[in-house]
Amino acid sequence: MTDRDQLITRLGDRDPELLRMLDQHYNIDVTDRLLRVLKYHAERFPGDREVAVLKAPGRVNVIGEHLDYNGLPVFPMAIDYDMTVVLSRRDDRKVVAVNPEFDDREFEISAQIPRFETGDWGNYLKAGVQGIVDEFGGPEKLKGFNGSFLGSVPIGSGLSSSSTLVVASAIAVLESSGIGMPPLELADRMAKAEWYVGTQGGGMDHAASILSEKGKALKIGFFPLSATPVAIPEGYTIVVANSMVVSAKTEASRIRFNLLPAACQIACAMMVKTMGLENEGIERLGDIYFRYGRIETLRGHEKTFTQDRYTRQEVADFLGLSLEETESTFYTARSGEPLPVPEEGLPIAARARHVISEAIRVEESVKVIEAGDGEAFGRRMNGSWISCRDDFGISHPSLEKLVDIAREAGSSGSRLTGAGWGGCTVHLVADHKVDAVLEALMEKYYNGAIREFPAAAERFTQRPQDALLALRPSAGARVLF
Ligand code: NG1
Repeated sequence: MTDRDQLITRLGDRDPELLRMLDQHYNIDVTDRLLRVLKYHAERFPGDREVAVLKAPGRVNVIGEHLDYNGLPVFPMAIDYDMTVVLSRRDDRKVVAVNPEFDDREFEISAQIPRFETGDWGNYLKAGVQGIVDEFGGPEKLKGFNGSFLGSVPIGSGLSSSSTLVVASAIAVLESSGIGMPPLELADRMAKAEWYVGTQGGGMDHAASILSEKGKALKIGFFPLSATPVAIPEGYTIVVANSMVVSAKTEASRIRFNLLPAACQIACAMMVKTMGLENEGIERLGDIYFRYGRIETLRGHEKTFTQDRYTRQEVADFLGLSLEETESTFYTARSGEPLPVPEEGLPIAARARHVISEAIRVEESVKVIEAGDGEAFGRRMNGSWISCRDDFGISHPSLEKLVDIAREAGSSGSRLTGAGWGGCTVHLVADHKVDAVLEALMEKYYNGAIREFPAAAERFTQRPQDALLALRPSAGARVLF
């Protein structure tokens, strides 16, 4: 905890010692951002003189899409856009959260924190806090806080703004309670914590947000969670271009998202059956891949799938289960809500093909990066794009435009990043081509093609600063002061 007013003065004076310290965590100047949230906290909680300040960064996934919940490695990096929080301790178990962009939220820390309405920003706060309650087996050791939250990650852009809230509120409650937690354990806990809001994603976002090191991307493995820093190839910049088409995980899109893990689970069960692995404790496609290797996994895929789509009845018949058993095992979200499956079934074969080929690309990416071959890495990114688009079905016409424009202007590798259907694209660009790529994207997409997507065009007019980002890897979540 630190003295709020002294911190405001030192930041306002651009105290060199403070700037040096911030330099260890960011690639950009964040003093204005910190001053804004500190002053806001002072305004909203004038009596709270002792504060802590923390950051929980967003992430861009460079390669390895929709692999985390399949137990396969991903390759993201934390970014300088984050959730910045100023908090002050409370003696009770109440959380009072304010945010200049959303309505205030208040709740009690209890064993089972009841949810706000679906889609409410406060649910992400509750998710993080509930995760910590679960970690400690109850609320007894925990103290509430007054927290001012200020996010700089563009919302619904696939840069993980939701997880920054979950991670930030978890760290805030740990800080207010005077409890430390090893980062790897925290990251593991947070992956499950976000299920509270009804999505069934994996642990990539939280791990990237919590475990990243400045200047390095992170190869993250799951079950058990592991993180290995890997540098982005020398001489290349990561450019992120936001389609400005929002890919929010609410209502319909939450279901659309949850059908992807469901399809992967079904693919896994079907492959287990054909490969005769029923007694091997296989839970995810990743288990097959790691235990039997890529060749056997590809063979298993080929042998299993004789058609692309499988209806519910076909899945039940294949697995020798009743329709009811199939429903409860595969077509029910963790929240208990049924997943509506289209009549014609799900393209199970293509979904699994993406997962397996993407896992191979991630493995190869780390190798070619270590060998210093940026162009070879770019080719893996291009392959990932095609697979995400054609086999995983998560593209959007706006993303196709961005990828085409960037590739034409000289990007070495371009793909969508995050859940998909909108949000951002990520590009590996040789340093000397960055200006050309940025210019082409600005001229041909933001000043041109974006008009085909009126809501996106409108969003761009309002928040042009969220559109094009040239990024370097940021440090992971931490209490700064
Ligand atoms: P975003 O881009 O934040 O919606 C989602 C999942 C990730 C991962 C990616 C796809 C959550 C919180 N995040 O990310 O775990 O599965 O999609 O790679 O569900």
